[in-house]
Amino acid sequence: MHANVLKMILKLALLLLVLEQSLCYGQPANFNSTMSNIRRFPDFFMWGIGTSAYQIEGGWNADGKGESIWDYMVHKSPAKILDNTNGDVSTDSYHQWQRDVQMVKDLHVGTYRFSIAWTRILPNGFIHNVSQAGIDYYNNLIDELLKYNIKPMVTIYHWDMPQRLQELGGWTNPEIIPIFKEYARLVIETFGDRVKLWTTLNEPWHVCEYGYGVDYMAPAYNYPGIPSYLCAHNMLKAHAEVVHMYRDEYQERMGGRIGITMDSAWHEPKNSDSVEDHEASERTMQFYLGWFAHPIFSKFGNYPKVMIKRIRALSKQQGFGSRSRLPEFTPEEIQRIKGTADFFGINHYTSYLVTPNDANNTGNFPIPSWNHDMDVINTQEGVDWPTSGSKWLRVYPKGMYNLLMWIHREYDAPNIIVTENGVSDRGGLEDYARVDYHNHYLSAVLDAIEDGANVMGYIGWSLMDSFEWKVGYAEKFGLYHVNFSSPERTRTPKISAKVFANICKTNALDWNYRPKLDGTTDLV
Ligand code: GBH
Repeated sequence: MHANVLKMILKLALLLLVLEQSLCYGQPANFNSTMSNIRRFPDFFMWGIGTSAYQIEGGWNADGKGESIWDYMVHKSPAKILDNTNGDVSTDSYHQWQRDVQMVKDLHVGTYRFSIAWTRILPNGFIHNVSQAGIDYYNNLIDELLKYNIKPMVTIYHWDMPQRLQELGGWTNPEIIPIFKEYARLVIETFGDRVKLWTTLNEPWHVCEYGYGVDYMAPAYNYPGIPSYLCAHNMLKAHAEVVHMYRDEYQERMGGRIGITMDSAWHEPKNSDSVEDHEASERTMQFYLGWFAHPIFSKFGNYPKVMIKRIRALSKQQGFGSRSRLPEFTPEEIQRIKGTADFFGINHYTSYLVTPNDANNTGNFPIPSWNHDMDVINTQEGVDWPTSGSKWLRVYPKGMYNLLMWIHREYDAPNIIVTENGVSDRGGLEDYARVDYHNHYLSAVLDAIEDGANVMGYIGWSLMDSFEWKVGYAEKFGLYHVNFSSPERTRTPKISAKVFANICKTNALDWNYRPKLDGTTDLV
């Protein structure tokens, strides 16, 4: 047999093994699977629950932790956060991690997805100064998870760039590539004996467009049309270098899998009869998700053609000459980035209706900007999709199905892991709207699986209420409620925790399962 074919079979077998080990440890439920109110997931399906470091850890300067761009931004400009709060203490997982693991265990998930705070282990971002306290924190957390047979899935970067590196340009400076690689090497060498699922980067779109293009996420550059493309270029290269490093130096010995997590809404044509709206929808998918996914997952590599073409033409028109604002990959770089993921991690929450922007730039996009380059109007105006307290997160389960099928077709049936999916509300333990959200979105996942999409797992967002970035503590995503005025940050399961635990335990959806609050903390 050809060596490459053998290699591929080996890789597939390994992936199945890792996923199989990450299964819920609950017993299959005793039910009649032909009953219409119950839908089963494939036996190998992986269940998880997720968090990220800045959102939950607190201890922002504990034991020598360095300052990240989020620490810097929330301290310098508290008004950038809706309720003027910050993640200084948050859920205090820096001290409450044992309780966190108990909660993860009670949910019957096989996998816990969390991120490592770069500045907790490298206070300045550089490799010369390693914080033992930071290493200890994650060692303890990982060991505690493994005690209960819960597999850690580690995000290496979830938005918290060391401030000192931001002062050098952060992701817009190509020097970040070797610096990020050194940080990733330390993390992999230190934890890779026990961590078998890695994602390099969380939601690079948010990092680049919301961090550099507009004034939204840290570092809030508000500099449209140029730096977000540099950011993406460097992030893609940095991701690829880390994956090659893992594959060349560690994977054989450690036997884990490594990928990337991107995010995308589903961008539905506003008028389903309109050819223009269909084109706008497709263009949005390419500009939003394809920007990062195409170089890694398409068999052609490189950025989507529609991006290359449009941004080159507009750049020329705008006086940038023959150098497009979208940087070009060399043929070697295209090859180097292509195929650098063992799975396709996707975060998904909501959907939009899409229609082209008009010649008068009614969308009012700055010129140049990513939005103007794409030139569509994304809206939720006029939809009857419900919401439970968020101004952006409207519930449209079909969007999950459409997105998964789009990925399936566009990138030749990759192994997909839904690395985040969940809904926010304004609080309360009787969160039946969240129960409905998960049931409906998981049902859409099952529809996609039935239609051929290779969805290998689902990681709910989020373990508990936490610092929700720009909206502070106003919006809650947790399956566990957190009392932010108690010193121990007491955590209490919501109804959704009970339902999610039941789903994971039985590996199935049961529409009839609607437990009540009964005062006990036992989930199932
Ligand atoms: C994910 O990103 C993050 O990975 C995670 O950390 C976060 O907690 C989770 O989602 C929930 O937000 O219309 O201007 O209000 C998704 C980031 C950020 C996307 C807020 C929508 C609101 C846009 N989300 N954003 S706006």
